[in-house]
Amino acid sequence: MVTQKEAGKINNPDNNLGSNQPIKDEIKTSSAVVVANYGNKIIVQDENNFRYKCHPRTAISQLVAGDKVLMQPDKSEVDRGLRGEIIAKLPRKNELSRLNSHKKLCPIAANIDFILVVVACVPTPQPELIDRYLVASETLDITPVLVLNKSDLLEEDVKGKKSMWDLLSVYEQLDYEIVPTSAKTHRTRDLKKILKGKTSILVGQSGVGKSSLINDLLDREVSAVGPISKGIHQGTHTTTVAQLFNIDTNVNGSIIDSPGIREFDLWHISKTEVENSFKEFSPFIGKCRFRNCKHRSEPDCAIKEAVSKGLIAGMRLNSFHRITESSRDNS
Ligand SMILES: Nc1nc2c(ncn2[C@@H]2O[C@H](COP(=O)(O)OP(=O)(O)OP(=O)(O)O)[C@@H](O)[C@H]2O)c(=O)[nH]1
Ligand SMILES: [Mg+2]
Ligand SMILES: [Zn+2]
Repeated sequence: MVTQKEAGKINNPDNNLGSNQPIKDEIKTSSAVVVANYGNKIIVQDENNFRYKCHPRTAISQLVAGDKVLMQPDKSEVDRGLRGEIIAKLPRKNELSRLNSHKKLCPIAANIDFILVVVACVPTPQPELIDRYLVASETLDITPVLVLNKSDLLEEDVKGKKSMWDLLSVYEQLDYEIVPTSAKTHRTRDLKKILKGKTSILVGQSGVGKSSLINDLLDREVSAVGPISKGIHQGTHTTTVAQLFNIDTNVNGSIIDSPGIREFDLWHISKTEVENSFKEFSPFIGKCRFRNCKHRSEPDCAIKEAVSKGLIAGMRLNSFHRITESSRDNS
């Protein structure tokens, strides 16, 4: 517990303590974490795992799952612990953001240790989307992990298993960790090891089973699960808001479910940053004949040469082209 006076002492411009708000020493404040922001209400969880429906002081904006805050339970409700006021937002260690349709960067979640990129055989994996998440992780310096969910569907499917591992081996060779799971057959032991004591976020296409994994980890239905559409074998965008869940005392970690997406726009990331995020490119950067080489059809391109020698996967160079094509450097 922190008194409001102490909260005010935290030297942080982002504290956003409402300027005209009275400071009352006698009212205790609690540290809490934002579970979800539903627009008109924000759910937070205090250190004793009690949840409160809160409104923030007017100066506090953009709260997202994983944000650390100071909150004050409503005095009238204190016994029931239902409602409260968020009086300060603490500094973020990092934030994962998405561009909205107006190219405005909107945070999805904050204070993340691992980005868990979930893939499955259904819906069909999109390597470019995986690469986009990896670029975002590398630029934020957050460790990404590839989670291969629905591994139960591959057990009898030799061809499907081979094509999935042909894809994943590209990432394995780049030293990204790959964790097979199945929400259906409760195969989550290896995932739990990663979650231990950390805050992780599940990201990926709609329908890969992010919410199903959460339900399995918590052993109860906490997050809605949707069907895969019959015709096009895609998810049906069931989760609409990022939400944080605590995993049991053995794991003692937090996991954030997030809405599945079709596209992950990286317009705001420069070509150089993208290039640096493709870590296997690094021995060849600066070795092309032209300084501004786009690694397409230019002569003496070190990156293309590395692809022809099998040192860089062609699939990765394709993603690089697609990502840089739609970068702000080209607009
Ligand atoms: N066979 C199998 N099916 C699974 C598994 N995990 C999830 N599913 C199914 O996949 C479908 C989509 O699951 P969700 O958990 O809603 O997927 P999601 O990634 O949360 O989707 P969005 O919220 O739309 O982003 C459901 O029909 C689940 O039953 C799994 O491990 N094995
Ligand atoms: Mg979901
Ligand atoms: Zn080049």
